[in-house]
Amino acid sequence: MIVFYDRRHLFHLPMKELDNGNWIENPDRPERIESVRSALESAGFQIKEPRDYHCSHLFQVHTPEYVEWLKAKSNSVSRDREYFPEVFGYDKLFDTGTPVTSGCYVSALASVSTALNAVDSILESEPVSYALCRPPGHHAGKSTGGGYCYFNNAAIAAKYYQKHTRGYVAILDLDFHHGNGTQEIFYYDDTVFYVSIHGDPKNFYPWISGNSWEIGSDTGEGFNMNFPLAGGIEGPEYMRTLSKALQEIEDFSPDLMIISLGTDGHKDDGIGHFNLSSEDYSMMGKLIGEIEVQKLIVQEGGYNPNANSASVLNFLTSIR
Ligand code: OKS
Ligand code: ZN
Repeated sequence: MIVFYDRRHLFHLPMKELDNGNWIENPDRPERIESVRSALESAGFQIKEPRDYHCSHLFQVHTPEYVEWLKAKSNSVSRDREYFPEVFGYDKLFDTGTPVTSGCYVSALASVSTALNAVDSILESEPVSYALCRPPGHHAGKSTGGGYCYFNNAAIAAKYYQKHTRGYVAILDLDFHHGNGTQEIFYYDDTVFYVSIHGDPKNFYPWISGNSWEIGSDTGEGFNMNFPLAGGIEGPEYMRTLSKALQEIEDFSPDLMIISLGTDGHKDDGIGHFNLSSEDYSMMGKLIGEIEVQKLIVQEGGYNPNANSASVLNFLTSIR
């Protein structure tokens, strides 16, 4: 397995988040990724810095208006400040947890490059590759950022793969939160099957999507599947749901499986609300590894550096 990591994630340093009326420290700290890098290094994984990919790859998923807005805003913010939306709809962010920082455009494009270089390794017939992306991507829609996400790394990777192969892609989203951005991008698409297991949006962020009745539309009907779960669930219930999700993916018979791997379902994570253990992530990797298909793993959330590094290490050493 090759691990891709770009140090330019360190340019993105969000300071705060307006959470339910309170200014809190922004949970998307660089340490959550640095802990994974050092754990993987110690375990002997080969880590590569990606090459740069041109920003035009973003337009396979995102609108030029959104990309240009984010780039201009990011370049105009001074380094000791950050920008929060003032007028939603004009400003292209959908929540108050995701400021525009001076580094976010460069970091988010480097995060996309991390995923794209991992796709290239798969096109060169690597069986499994891991992109240690930050910022994450699964909440970013065609023309919106939010949930700490600016560009949708997994979605751009899927489009890039299809540009080269015309293959079918399944995206399995294991982050605690529903990937509303990924769902939106492929909702009318029958060549990309989006499957997500997450905290029920009745009670958890992102509130607006992730219900079981969201099944895709038009040509895409039947190619979107959500498994909302109650807060507090433990390994056994999670694995039962994962097995169902994997059966659906096997029936779809993809050429590539992309795993949006967030570890914020870990019991020690401060943001997610499942009760999964580090060992549960080994079991998840093992179950997913039973499907015979090339796999691209893309990092999403996971805010406790220790829980994130232990879970990712367990997942990667169990998958094949
Ligand atoms: C409300 C909390 C925002 C949570 C964002 C969740 C980000 C995440 N202010 N997505 O997968 O981990
Ligand atoms: Zn999450």
